[in-house]
Amino acid sequence: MKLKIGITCYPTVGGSGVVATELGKLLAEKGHEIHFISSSLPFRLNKMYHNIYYHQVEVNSYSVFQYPPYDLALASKMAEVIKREKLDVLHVHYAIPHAVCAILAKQMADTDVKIVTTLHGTDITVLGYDPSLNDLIKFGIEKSDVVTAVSDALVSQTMELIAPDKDILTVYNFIDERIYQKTDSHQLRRQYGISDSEKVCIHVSNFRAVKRVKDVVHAFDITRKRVPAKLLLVGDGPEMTIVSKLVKELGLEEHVLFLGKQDNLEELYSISDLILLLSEKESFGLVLLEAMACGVPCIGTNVGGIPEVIEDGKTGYICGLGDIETIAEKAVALLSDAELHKQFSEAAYQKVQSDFRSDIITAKYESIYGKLVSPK
Ligand code: GMT
Repeated sequence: MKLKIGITCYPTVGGSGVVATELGKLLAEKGHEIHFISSSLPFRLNKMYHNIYYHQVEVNSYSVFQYPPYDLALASKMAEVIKREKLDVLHVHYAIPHAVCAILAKQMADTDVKIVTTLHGTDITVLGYDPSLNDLIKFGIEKSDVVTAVSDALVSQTMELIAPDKDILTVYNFIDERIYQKTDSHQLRRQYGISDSEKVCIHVSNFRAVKRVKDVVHAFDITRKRVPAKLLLVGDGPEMTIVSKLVKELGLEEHVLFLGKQDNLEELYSISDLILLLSEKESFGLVLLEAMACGVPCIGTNVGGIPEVIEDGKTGYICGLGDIETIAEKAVALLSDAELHKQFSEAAYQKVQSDFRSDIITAKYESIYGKLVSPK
């Protein structure tokens, strides 16, 4: 059954925007009609698809409003698109504000459009602690037709914090394997001044405090004293100043490369030997999947959904939050043993193929939509 599906995400936020956009593209490739409803064109929507439409939410800032009414503008646009395009399903990413906007839009449009909400973590972990928003998140979840979360850990956390009267299904994230695969980018090593004897560690994030990038630098500092290595720091965000200060204090300027925000990450993963994601909150950790698809073993913290992505002792290692010594020890073990590294690299690649393949995950979402819209 070919469906008309609306998708709303924060187009620039990070993993959630990437997943929503990739899902829209893959659904369009399967013949569904996709309507993105968001404040700007979702990034990575970088080629023409005849069956993907984009409806921009315009937020006017009249002087009478102290705050521009983004949520209301979004709900109005959603209602307009639901009605005009006769949407079957509206799939929103984030409970607030997007699920709440979708519920309002459905009432305005007065149709039987089905609302699917995917939780990505940030709204639950951050806002779930704010009692004034707790009931609103609960409302958004309970009034959605189906709610999914990107890991079992996030399902449990949502149940604990929000206690909605609603089942939440785990649907894991995925990546486009056509993009994330090992490519020949070895010239980058020379261009970045990485010698043949050096290993490459990589960290990719939005440098928010929860990502604990300082732990990455401390762990790398110990590691490189035992194995010659360089650290690629990719991304930018609020912690950047503190992190660059730390790199200077530890005398690591020659060994740490600040690459800022980058596209074509597969080229960077393809020259990397290890990815480090040492977050204190992480409902999934999409960058781990991207790196694994390029054959890069991982070290992550025992936090949120990370242990559902990294198989400890097989595709990487799971370490305690802030346990810098153990993290460095595991990094040294992986970087100094070529045979072990090869095993982990292959297992990481295989894990993406077996558990996180885009066709498997897209089919799960299609089945959710299909069950909702097919006549009982
Ligand atoms: O991690 C962020 O700061 C961005 C955030 C987002 O909304 O994109 O990421 C969340 O969603 C991603 C996609 O599902 C997950 O891979 C991230 O783990 C999750 N971030 C957190 O839970 C902190």
